Amino acid sequence: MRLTIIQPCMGRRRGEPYIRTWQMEPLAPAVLAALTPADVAIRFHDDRMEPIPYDEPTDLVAITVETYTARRSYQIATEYRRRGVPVVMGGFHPTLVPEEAGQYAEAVVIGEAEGLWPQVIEDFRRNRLRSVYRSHTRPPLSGSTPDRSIFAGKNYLPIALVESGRGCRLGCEFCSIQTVFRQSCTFRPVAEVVAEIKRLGRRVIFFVDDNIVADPERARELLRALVPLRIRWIGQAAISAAFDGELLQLLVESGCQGLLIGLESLDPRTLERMGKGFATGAGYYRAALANLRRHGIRIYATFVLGYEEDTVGTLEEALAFAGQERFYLAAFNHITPFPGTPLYRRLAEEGRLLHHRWWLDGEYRYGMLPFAPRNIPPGELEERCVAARRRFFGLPSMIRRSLDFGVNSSSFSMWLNFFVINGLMRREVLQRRRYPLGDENFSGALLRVGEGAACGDREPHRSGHPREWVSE
Ligand code: B12
Ligand code: SF4
Repeated sequence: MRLTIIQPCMGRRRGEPYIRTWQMEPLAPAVLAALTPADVAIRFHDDRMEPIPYDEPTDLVAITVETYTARRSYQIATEYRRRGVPVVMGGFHPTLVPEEAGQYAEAVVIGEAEGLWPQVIEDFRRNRLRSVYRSHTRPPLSGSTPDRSIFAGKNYLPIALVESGRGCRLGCEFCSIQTVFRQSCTFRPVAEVVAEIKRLGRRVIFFVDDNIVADPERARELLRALVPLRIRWIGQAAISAAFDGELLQLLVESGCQGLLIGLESLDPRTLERMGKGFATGAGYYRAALANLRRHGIRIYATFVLGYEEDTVGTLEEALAFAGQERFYLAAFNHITPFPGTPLYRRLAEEGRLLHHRWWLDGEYRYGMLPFAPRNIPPGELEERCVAARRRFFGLPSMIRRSLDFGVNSSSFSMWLNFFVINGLMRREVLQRRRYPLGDENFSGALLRVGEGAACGDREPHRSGHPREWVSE
């Protein structure tokens, strides 16, 4: 049997390369490859960096789908399904809106692949593929390591993504993570994470865990185990970690170079409404950031704009705060109502969604507000978010922040790094603006299940050669 795994891009502008900072090794396809029985031949295509060879013979296509990549995923599925090849979709978006994804795929996997994927393959081989596969409980994350052999020959950014745990126990109103994982966390055994890093042999690691300090005890265990590896790593964490002295010390000793922290807002009313009431605003943040600074940890701070109390002043305040705190990187995004989240439901009930299924709407572009904020016209907030990014990544701000020798530029090479990374982000501020969702070159309508070529009723090809691709 031959399986093709696809990582879609968000969209494509005619004649333009894809956004470079998003071209990292994608873990979901590597996890799927690892869970696939050894006698299945696998091809992997990354739509962000190469054209997809739709005519290459294959028996089954698996696409990993996020909300921003949904439209593009349905286009890709249409191409394969026009050729009679059945498609399976999984990932965040199909888990949030399975009934929608099910219109464009023969099968939808709701939830995590561990525990379900081998069954999908088995059912396909027996010609009894079901339209929906759902995991009712969270599977353990032990015993499987992503199969990165599928990345061979691709020009990814030089950073290895590693997952040590999945999910978050907090419940922010706007967040897909809490909706998908139902406010729970699962962790891989620390020994398996360490073994994977050793095998990888890479010096720079990005832990993709949503909150690497979600369970402080387990975080300590992981960090202690990382110390002897002498790696440099970045990750994502809740700011509460900054008040745990032992954890901070272990972060430094284990090689933590920087943390992405969702500050979201400086307004306590907004933080309360979001479900982040534990952070009580600018004063709380300043104290926490001072602790992180003392330990030399660089910060990528993210802010979201457009909440109920937000005004133009809120954005200006966030921008000024980011400058004063000399963040290594910062993001100023409008809040996004992802399907299935409490925020989406609330805005829909209040009649404030401007584009209902904005991720499928041909008029909608990255950066546009899909809802009406209370105090700022949507177009103005979009422009102001872009302007804030341009100012933050503008030369005067970059120079000022680079002169932070205690943290951002602790050595000459880190000073150069600062300019490379900030320069990349600066270049992309305008490139990202109004980026299309879906490929502008795609023509025709999206093919729905039951329309056009019949899929899934063909006998799967059996090569008999483990992992070997036999052309027809
Ligand atoms: C690392 C990361 C990135 C990296 C990209 C890494 C890469 N792939 O190249 C960077 C920093 C570039 C990035 C960018 C963005 N990201 Co991001 N990212 C993540 C993060 C933290 C980890 C992803 C990961 O590797 N997970 C580990 C893998 C193994 O898990 P998984 O993808 O969920 O896959 C499992 C299941 O979902 C399922 N599955 C997945 N696909 C498939 C397919 C099939 C067929 C099957 C059966 C199962 C299946 O099985 C897997 C194993 O169980 C996630 C959060 C998260 N917890 O996943 C956010 C996340 C995916 N990102 C998100 C967003 C919004 C973005 C941006 C839009 C942010 C922005 N405004 O700029 C961009 C968009 C980039 C794009 N899509 O092109 C959202 C998506 C929400 C949604 N509803 O879709 C997430 C969930 C974060 C969040 N807080 O909500 N991101
Ligand atoms: S802390 Fe982060 S990952 Fe957790 S629910 Fe809030 S936004 Fe989502």
